[in-house]
This record gives sequence, C-alpha cells and structure tokens, in this order.
Amino acid sequence: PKEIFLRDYKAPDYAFEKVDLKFELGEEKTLVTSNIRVLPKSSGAPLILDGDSSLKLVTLKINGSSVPEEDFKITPRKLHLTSLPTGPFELEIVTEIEPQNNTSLEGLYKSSGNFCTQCEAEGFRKITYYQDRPDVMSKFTTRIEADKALYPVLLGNGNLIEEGDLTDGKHYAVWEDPWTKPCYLFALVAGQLVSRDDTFTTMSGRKVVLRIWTPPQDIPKTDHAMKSLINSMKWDEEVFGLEYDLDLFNVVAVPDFNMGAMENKSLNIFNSRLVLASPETATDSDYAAIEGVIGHEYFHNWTGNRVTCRDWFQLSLKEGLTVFRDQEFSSDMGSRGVKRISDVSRLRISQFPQDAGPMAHPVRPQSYIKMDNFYTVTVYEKGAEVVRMYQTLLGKEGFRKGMDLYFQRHDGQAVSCEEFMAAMFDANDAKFPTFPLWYAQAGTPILTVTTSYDADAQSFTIKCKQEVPPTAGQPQKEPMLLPLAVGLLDSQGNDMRLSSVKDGASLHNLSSSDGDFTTTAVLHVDKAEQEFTFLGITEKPVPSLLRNFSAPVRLVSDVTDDELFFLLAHDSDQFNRWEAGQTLARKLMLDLISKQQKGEELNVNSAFIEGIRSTVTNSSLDKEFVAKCMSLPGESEIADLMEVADPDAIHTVRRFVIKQIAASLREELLSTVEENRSSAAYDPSHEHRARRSLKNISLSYMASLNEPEITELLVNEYKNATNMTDQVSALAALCQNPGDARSQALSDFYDQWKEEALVMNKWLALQAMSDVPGNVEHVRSLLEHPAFDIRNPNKVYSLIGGFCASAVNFHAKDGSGYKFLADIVLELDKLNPQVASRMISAFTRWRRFDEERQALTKAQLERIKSQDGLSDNVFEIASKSLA
Ligand code: HT7
Ligand code: ZN
Repeated sequence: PKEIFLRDYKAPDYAFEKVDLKFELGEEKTLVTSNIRVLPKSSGAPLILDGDSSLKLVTLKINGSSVPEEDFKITPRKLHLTSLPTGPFELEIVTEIEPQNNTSLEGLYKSSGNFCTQCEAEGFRKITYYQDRPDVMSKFTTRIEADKALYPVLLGNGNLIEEGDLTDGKHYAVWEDPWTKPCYLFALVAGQLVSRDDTFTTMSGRKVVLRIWTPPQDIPKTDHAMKSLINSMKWDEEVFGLEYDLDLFNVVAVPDFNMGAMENKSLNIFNSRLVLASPETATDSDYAAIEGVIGHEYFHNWTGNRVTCRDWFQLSLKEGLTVFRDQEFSSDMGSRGVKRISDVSRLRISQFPQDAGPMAHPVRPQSYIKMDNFYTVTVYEKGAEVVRMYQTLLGKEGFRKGMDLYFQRHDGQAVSCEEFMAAMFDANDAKFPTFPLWYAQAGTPILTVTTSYDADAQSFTIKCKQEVPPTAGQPQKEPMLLPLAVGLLDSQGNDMRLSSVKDGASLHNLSSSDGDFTTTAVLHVDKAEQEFTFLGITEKPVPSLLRNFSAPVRLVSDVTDDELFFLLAHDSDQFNRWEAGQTLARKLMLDLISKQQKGEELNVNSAFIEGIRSTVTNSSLDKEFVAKCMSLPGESEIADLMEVADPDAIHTVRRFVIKQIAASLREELLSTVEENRSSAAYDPSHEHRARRSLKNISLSYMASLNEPEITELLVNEYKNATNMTDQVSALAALCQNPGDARSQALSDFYDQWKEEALVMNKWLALQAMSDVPGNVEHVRSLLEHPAFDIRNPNKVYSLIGGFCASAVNFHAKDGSGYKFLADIVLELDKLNPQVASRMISAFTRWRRFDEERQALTKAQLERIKSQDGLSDNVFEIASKSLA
C-alpha cells in the first residue's frame, strides 16, 4: 500500500465551481449522475479523479460529448482524464453502485433498510469519481429519486428547493446547499423516518427549523438530543458569537455507523446511540455523551465546515478545536471540575499509551497509509489540549480574539494549523516560538519538578526539567512551551497571594493590571531546564502543580505523600485535589503490585483509607466529584506505568484495594447508598446525576465483599431501579461475583430488554468485560447470540471491545484471548475494514508485556499481516505494530 506524506502536498490543478448530483436509488443498483463545472487552474495538467474499485463507470462526457477512450484511463483507484479543454468545461460522470451490498459503512450504504452516507474521510469516492480532497470546495445540488412507499423521506444538504411525484410509484426531491463545501461534507438520507421538530431563533432573529429524524418508534427518545441541540446553538452564540447559517438543521439517527456522528452540512448523521435516550434505556453517561456529541457536530458548522482543512494532515485543525469547544460546552452545562477530570482521565487512559506506542504520531501526522486510522485520540484529545493551551496562555478574552480573527481571515477557506496559530498569536500580539512543536512532535513530555523553600529570602523555587521521549521516526526532540499553572497553599490550606516570580534573570509581576491579586500563576516552561522563583512567600508552602492539568504532560514531582494528603483535603483547584488522591492511589497500587509479584502480604495503609473516608463523608463536596475521588486508577493506566505490565497482578491488587476500602468504610458506604437513592422520576440534572454516581460507586465497592446480605441489597437495588443508570449499575455490581444472583439478573435483564438494541449492547459489554477465568469461550458463544450482529459496529465495540478491555482474559497466558481477537479481526476485515482496524488496535501495546505474551501476540499480528487481501486499514496497524 502507498504511504501519503504531508511534505508532498500540492494544491489541486482544477477547481470545481459547481456540482449537480442526481441519485436514482434502487434495490439492485443505484445510478449516480455527477455534473461538474470544472475550472482549470493550470493548463495541460491531467485531471485525476479518485474512485473506488467498486464503482462501475457508465458514461463519461465533456461538454455533452462522450470522452474518447484514448482520453481517459481507469485504474483501481483513479480516473485519469487527459486532452482536456483549456478553459472551463462541464464534466458529466455516470456511475453505478450497490449500496445494499456495501458493508463498509462508508460511501452510500443501507442501514435498517434506509439509505445513508458517510463520506469523511474518503468515502465520497465510493459514490462517484471526484477530487476527493478537502481543499476542493464547491456548491452542491442534489436530486434524489426513489420509490415513494419504501423511501418516503428524501434528505440532502442545504435547502429543499423542489419535490414531487414521478411515474412508477417514485418521487423526487432537490436540495441546494448555498455554501461551498468539500465532498466529505456531502450527505444523503432516504427512508422511512419521522421527525421531532422544534425551532431556534438566532441572535439576529432568524427562525431555524430543527428536525431530528428516527424510525417512528424512537421519536419519544429524541427529547434530550433536541434540548442539547438548542443549548448548543445558544451556547455558540453566547460564547463565540457564532450563529447558524441556514434555515433548517437536520439530524438523522442510524443504527449502523462506524463512529459517533458526522457533521455533514445541515444534515448531521448520528449513530443512534448518540441520539436516542429515555430514562429507562439510557444511563447518565449516555445522556452526557449525547449532549457532548450533539454539541460537537453542531459546533463543526463553524470549526470544520465554514473553515475546513486544507488536507487530512490538518485534521486536528477542526477536530482538536471542536473537541475543545464541546468540552467547554459540557463544562458550562454541568460541573466544570468533574468534566475536566473525565477528560484528563480519558487522555491518560487512551492517548498517553498511544503516544508511547508504535502508533505514536504528532497532532499533525506526517504520513499515513489510510486516513481513517488517524481519527485518533492524539488528533482529537491531545489536539484539544493544544487548543486549551492557547487559552491558558492567552486568557479567555485573548482566545476569543484569536477565534474572531481566525473566522475573519479564513471563512470559506480550507486552511492548515499554521493559520489557526497565526490568528491566535496575531490577535494577541504574542510570540511563542516553541509552541508549533506541539503539532510536530509525538510523545508525551515528561516534566520533572523539584521545589525548595528559602525561609531567609522568603522565596520558593521551582526547578523544571522537560524531556520529550523518542517515538517511531522521531529519535530526537526539542523542548517546547509547556504552560505550568501553579498555586501555593499556606499551612491553613488557603491559596497564597502570588505577587512576583523570577524566570531566570527576568522578574514578572503577577498581579493583574486592575490590581487584583492572583493565586494561580502560569509559568512558561520552554527550556530543557529552567528555574522559577516566587518572591514574598512568607511560609513554606505546599505547591499545587499543573493546576487544571494545564499541559498534557506526565508530571514527576518531589511533592511528598503528606503534602498530597494535604492537597486532597484543601486544594482550591478541583482537578488537583482529585489528582492528589490519584497520585497516592497510583503509588500505593504500584507498591502493592511489586509485593504481590514477590508473594508478600498485601496491606493498604490507614492514611489512604482515612483520606477516602474524609472525602466520602465531606458533605460540602460535589457528590460527583466525591465519586471521582473514590475511583481508583484503571488497570490499563497502572499497566502503562510499569516496566513490564503484569495484568494478573494489577487486577488482583486493584480488587484487593477496593475490597479493603469497602471493608473499612462499610458503614459509610451503606449510608451513602441509603441517602442517595433516586426519587421515582428520573432527573438528568447535575445534582441528581451526582447522587446516582456516588450511590452506584458505593454499591460497586460493597459488591466486592461478596457477602449474602450485600448480594441481597444489590438484588433489591436492581429490582427497584426506576432508570437505566441505577439498573445497569446494580447489574454490573452483581456481575462481579459468579453465582445464581448474577445469572438470574443477566437473564432477567435480557428478557426485559431484548427488543432494545442499544440496551442489549450494555448486556453484551457487561459479559464481555467479566474477569471470570476463561471468559473467552463465553464471549465466543455470544457471537452466535441473536443479540449480536458482526455487521453492526456498536455490537462489535461492545462485545469485542469490551472483551479486550478486560485485561485478565484478553491477556490470558494461554494466548486464547489474542487468538480470539485475531480471528475476529480477519472476519471483520472482509466486511468492514474501519471497524477491523479499530479492533486490532488492542494489540498495539504488545511490547509492554512479558516475553511469553509478546511471542503470543506477535504470532497473531504476523498471522493477520500475512493474510491475502488484507485491507490497507488493518495492514497499516499490523505492520506499524510489528515494526
Ligand atoms: N468528523 C467526523 C468523522 C467521522 C469519520 C471519520 C472516518 C470514518 C468514519 C467517520 N464517521 C465520522 C466525526 C467527528 O465529528 O469528529
Ligand atoms: Zn469532530
């Protein structure tokens, strides 16, 4: 397969001024007629169009005449046109496709009998021959013709300008999108759908019709999505001054979708799981995910659609920025501190390992074989951290000025990350010469901090050392600008006033121009080694470092355990308060793991238990925050910190610590459960969600005790649950311990919810993630269960993804978990390469494990790589993992 490099970027030789598409949708074949007004930008160059090998070319005309055979050539992935007119011309291409047989879920395909599209990144080439690249922007009209009874609803981008009946029971609709766009934002939907309608009046007084389309039975589950959409529209006006730019906004929910959702212009297409919610069928996490993703796709209308990417290497330009925007939106809708904790956890659990493994790549990758493989946590989540750093460095107002300038300069353009950076810096007259390295260097920087207090000089010094570890293809790294937010706590636990800091020879005044004092200073760490000294510090402080996780780094510091307990009890920065507890838990678990490996006795120190007790019983704290503080670092996070990951020891220790907490805090946990039961009517507000999260983590800890009266309590919680959050939490707690109660609850849950596909995914995932030894056989048997369907990505992510997340079984010493995954990857690859390549990613960290496990995984990766007819998607991950 061919590798594509950023350094080879060349602007297109032809512009497409206007594109008229006609779709004649059929059961056996679909005809696509594409009329393009082509503008040559340089004379004599061939016009090379992208096209998948599944396309069947029917006719090809230029200015109404068939193109002679000697003037075009079809290769498996391209259509080359030569001897072209030197001035503007009309190109007409008719292709035949078979959406009903398209299992890859990209291009035009069928989901539950309805037609829908997914064109990002390079799916449009499965519909017709085109310059399938984001810097070719054009105005589109779409005419859709289809059987009226089978496909009563016909949707396209933009405004509906015409519709009517045709002969033979067919009908048609014509959609016109007034905004120029790249073809990855093209969309079409046709099927049996109904809509929930609402309206939004924009800040300039325009009325926008909002429609959420689903199959008829799902309409009652669209209330939360609609509220989230309206909140997003309002938020973008209030926070960024950005208004929606058409009179209609459609959202369609489809059950078969490779990712979460797609921001097609005015016709967002969503995975059903991110639209449909009712208290009985969706959890609090589902509600939060829906709010976040509805916001995310809506926000793309400006950051992605109005200003798009020059090429796919710039993906983070739109995705990093839009993730940052959706994170801020969700923070404003709920609890800012808890949201930051969740986002950073996600970054640490998924992105840090990617940055340290064979798939490590910069936020702006340098090359790819298959672009789909680069919709990664690095491009999205680390990209969002890079955007957040602009805000940390420039302040909220400065960031807004940068955004305003970005739109002023680039509305309607396809640009690169440099343009975004230039707008941010120019708007603020700022110069940060090492900041661009965040886009170019892979790897998570390690920031080592040591501190010292000088009582005589009343100064506190922070010494920083930064190092960016080598990654594939990047052996040497340069220091880059890390904003390090620091607070200093006095002996009462209050924030000290920070007045000035010395950075080398220069002295900076820290109070703001209006005389306000500051309690958090943002230090600019941009050298390999650097020293900062706070002046006027009247007592030895406890430092709160990297507040709010001000840079995506691994922090190593000399803060002592006593100081961490102090921060856990007092830090005004909610993120760092939680982080202090996590740092203590990580240290404790790593220490216990080494004891477990040596066969020594395990003990949890009482200070740790008391730290948790005082957090659980502190009624002044937000309950969701308390639940976060109670959660131990996950097994994969701990594995990532070990020289050689030992999944069995990690699992045993984590279970042990939970059990010790449950045994010591039994009374507190039981009363927490009693005090936080839900009222009958489900309330999705933060306060109620917080109560549920605290009650449910308490229940899950209690379950670890595996005592008959606790099982009885769990069974009652399960039976009396009035919403899915409580029901599935009780079920998960029951599932911790094999036995009758577990089996009974699982079968009861199945009977109750077997008609609800999205709920069945939870049932599959729960069983897949079980730590019961030898669970691989049970998971294999679930492949045959009616609740599973290998063609539906959600089901694959639940069952196979769930299984890979259960370290003890996936990493079983006999290699059965690895073989199982390889078998599935090979089967999936024939149907849906994107999903197969997501699944094979579970293998990428194989070098972190012991030699036996390494040999077993390597053998499976080699088996996959040598398979005939392997997709480029899977080939890229397998070969990079083995390199
Ligand atoms: N921009 C969307 C990307 C997307 C996608 C990419 C590759 C393959 C399938 C896909 N479905 C959606 C999602 C987003 O908003 O980030
Ligand atoms: Zn996105």
